[in-house]
Amino acid sequence: MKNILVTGAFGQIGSELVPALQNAYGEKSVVALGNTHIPHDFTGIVEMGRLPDAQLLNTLVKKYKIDTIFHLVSLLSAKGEIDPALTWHVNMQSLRDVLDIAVTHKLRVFWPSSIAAFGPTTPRTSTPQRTILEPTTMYGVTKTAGELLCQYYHLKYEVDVRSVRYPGIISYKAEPGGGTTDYAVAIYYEALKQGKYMCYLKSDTMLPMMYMDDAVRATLELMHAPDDALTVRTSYNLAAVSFTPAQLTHEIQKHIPLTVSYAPDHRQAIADSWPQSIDDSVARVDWGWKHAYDVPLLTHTMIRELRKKFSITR
Ligand code: AKB
Repeated sequence: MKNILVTGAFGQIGSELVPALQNAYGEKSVVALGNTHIPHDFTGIVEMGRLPDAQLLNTLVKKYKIDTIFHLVSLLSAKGEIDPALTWHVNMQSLRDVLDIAVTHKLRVFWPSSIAAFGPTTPRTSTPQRTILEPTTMYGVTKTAGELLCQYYHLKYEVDVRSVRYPGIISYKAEPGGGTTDYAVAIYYEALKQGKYMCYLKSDTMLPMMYMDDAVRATLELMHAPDDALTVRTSYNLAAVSFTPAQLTHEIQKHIPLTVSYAPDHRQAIADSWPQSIDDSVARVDWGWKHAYDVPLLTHTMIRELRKKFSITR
């Protein structure tokens, strides 16, 4: 990877993947493509634009002699249900554009899938790598279709496209937007600001989650893995921890006072359609994946970093 383009560069994952790539490859090697939320303290190459836009992608690939694209643009599960047609258009057309450009310019591609690729007919615990994929959200439909599209471009055109099925990601830099797992970030903000939180999922809703540093490291480790080690060209299961809102509340209460009430909304049905835990043993065997953050460590880190971010001393 010499010249890298990151789409969706200022979203939840991009905000932390871009600095990690800049650290590894140098600021001049990373082009951050976004349309909103550009932090005032961002340093590096920024391009503005809204995907899908094949022409823009082509121009940027040529202008910066790009060899690798991290294509992070996506409408997420809850927001995706507001306008399913737009979700299909943004998620699928932009992926096709990236893959077509990868064929033309022989680019490597990273594209994130999600636990949303699974559905209510998938085994819910220790969900295997190869299993039933019948998602019931449009976001999930685009993840399942996208995984197959990636595999197709790999088989037919030899595109080196790699992917992981991210669980819910917990981070403090950029807030997530439009997901179902977002409660597990919002609860820290509200705990520190107000000491209380109204949760939109039931207290016993178990979902797979991961701390951002693990997610970024997994992404880079997969991209660094030797080609012949990879046995999955749809998307790798990736896991770290699983917990319920009640269990997370209990862990946060060890640090700060927090009262949580529960008012499940439309996101409950989405959460209920997803697995509770993931078997990621194929990733662990193929490219040595191992998570580092458990629930106590990620909670300690979130509270410490959010205290700094908002200058909270208590
Ligand atoms: C969401 O909740 O939609 C995302 C995801 C699990 O892909 N965080």
